[in-house]
Amino acid sequence: MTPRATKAMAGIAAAAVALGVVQLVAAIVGPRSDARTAVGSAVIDLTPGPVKEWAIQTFGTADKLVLTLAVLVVIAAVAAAAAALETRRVPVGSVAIVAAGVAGAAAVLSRAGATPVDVVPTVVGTVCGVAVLRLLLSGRFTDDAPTADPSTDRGPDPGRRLSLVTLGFLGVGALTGVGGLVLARVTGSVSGDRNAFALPPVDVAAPPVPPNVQPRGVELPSFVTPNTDFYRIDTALSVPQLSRENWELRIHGMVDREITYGFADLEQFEVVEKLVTLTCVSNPVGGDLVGNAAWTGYRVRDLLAPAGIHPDADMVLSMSIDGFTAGTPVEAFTDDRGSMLAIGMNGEPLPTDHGYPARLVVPGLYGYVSATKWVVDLEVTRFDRAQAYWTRLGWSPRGPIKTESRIDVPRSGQDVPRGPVTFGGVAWAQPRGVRAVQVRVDGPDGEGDWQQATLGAGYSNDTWRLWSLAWQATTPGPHTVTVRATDNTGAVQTADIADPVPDGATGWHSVDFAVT
Ligand SMILES: Nc1nc2c(c(=O)[nH]1)N[C@H]1C(S)=C(S)[C@@H](COP(=O)(O)O)O[C@H]1N2
Ligand SMILES: [Mo]
Repeated sequence: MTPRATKAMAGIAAAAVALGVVQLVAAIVGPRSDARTAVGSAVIDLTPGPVKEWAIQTFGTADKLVLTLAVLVVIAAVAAAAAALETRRVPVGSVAIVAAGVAGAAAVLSRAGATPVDVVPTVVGTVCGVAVLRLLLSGRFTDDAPTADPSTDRGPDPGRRLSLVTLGFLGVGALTGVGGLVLARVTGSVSGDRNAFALPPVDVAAPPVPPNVQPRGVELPSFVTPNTDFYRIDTALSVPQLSRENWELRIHGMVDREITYGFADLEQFEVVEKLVTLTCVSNPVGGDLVGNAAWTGYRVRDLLAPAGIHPDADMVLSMSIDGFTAGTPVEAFTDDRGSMLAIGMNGEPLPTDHGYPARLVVPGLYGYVSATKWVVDLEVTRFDRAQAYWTRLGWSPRGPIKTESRIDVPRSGQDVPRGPVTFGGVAWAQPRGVRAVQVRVDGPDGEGDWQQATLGAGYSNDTWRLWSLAWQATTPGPHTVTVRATDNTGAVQTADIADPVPDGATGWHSVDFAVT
């Protein structure tokens, strides 16, 4: 290896040790001291809205993994470049590590509730990183002593020992990092609290789901989305670990009386169960950021009633433990739609990713204006006084769900053998409900006319509806299938193409396939 490359490798090893040590010490000091989460959250906060939107649409639920990998690649590249330039007189690499440490410490201190102790892991990691870099570049491991027999130039590679030590430090970085993550998981996780929680008995049960909600003869998503398949969208780089004991819901703002509920205080309210299809405003036409679950919990209306909402209030700003906010019209919480503080999802305590121990579920509104997970605060206010997370980034303050439909079968590019075939998909228009779904194969200039799809039984206007269509595949070659839904007001889903920003995508979903 050239000296430059050797130095670059030393830089990467030093950065790995720094990051690993931060992670390990942070596992001991506590979640607020985790510089990785702090820096990642700062990156998310500083990323412009359109870029965030692009990331959600491109990577969906994997967006955080992609962010983490991208940040690691950038760190490795910067560390390598800086270390390659390090000399005894101008310690570029060491300065870069210290600068990264200062930035990390600043990110940690900028988080809500951080104390000076929380920068300890970052400081320790930075010191270790610099020490490793200086050690590797000190020349101590460069075996440049002349070989015993100068006539053989096949002696040990002078850089070999250094490479091995460098690799060793890379390993130390990986081990401390993974060890720290595992340790933090074990000590900080609420999974024990969640496992020990038995949902209270339901007072007002949801009507049972009849089997005929699910069309036959075609493999479609299940009408009720299993928790493990449910899409996840949020800004939380590390999932908040909030136990029932530490949970509180504060209601304040334009109210007669401020109220704070502990988890046990919720027992005074009726336990209700309701199926609601949750939809993300960022879902592109044909996308899968939509899911249907049976939620168990309490009516937000019941929780708000004792507070006495002022008549001139028109918004409830809900906030999560990690600072996400959503602005929901007051009437969405007080009218008859049955908005919930949910504590259960499909018969289990809320999964941690989906808001344990409590979240909001509001029929008919996109998640960004309503579905706050890990919710701890409801401020009764006005749309002309307060702005929520996504509204500040340019999204619409109000987010009613638009009528949409999706083709799940056939998949794009699928080969369909000649003969009878059944297509299918889902359609949603909460809270209006879906009355009809129409499907067109080829057209408008091909032979295709709109055909009525067969609908799965309608469960409620707050849930999606599955559809199927039997079709004869006769003409070999490429074809296109298009779908559109009609809601219960009689309005047909618009063909106008709209971007998800600022208030949800529109347009018809089409899929290209081939008959073979
Ligand atoms: N705390 C918190 N709650 C949140 C969000 C968030 O970023 N943070 N995102 C919202 C958005 S945009 C959507 S679409 C839904 C998604 O809920 P899910 O992840 O349970 O599917 O959560 C909402 N609640
Ligand atoms: Mo969303």
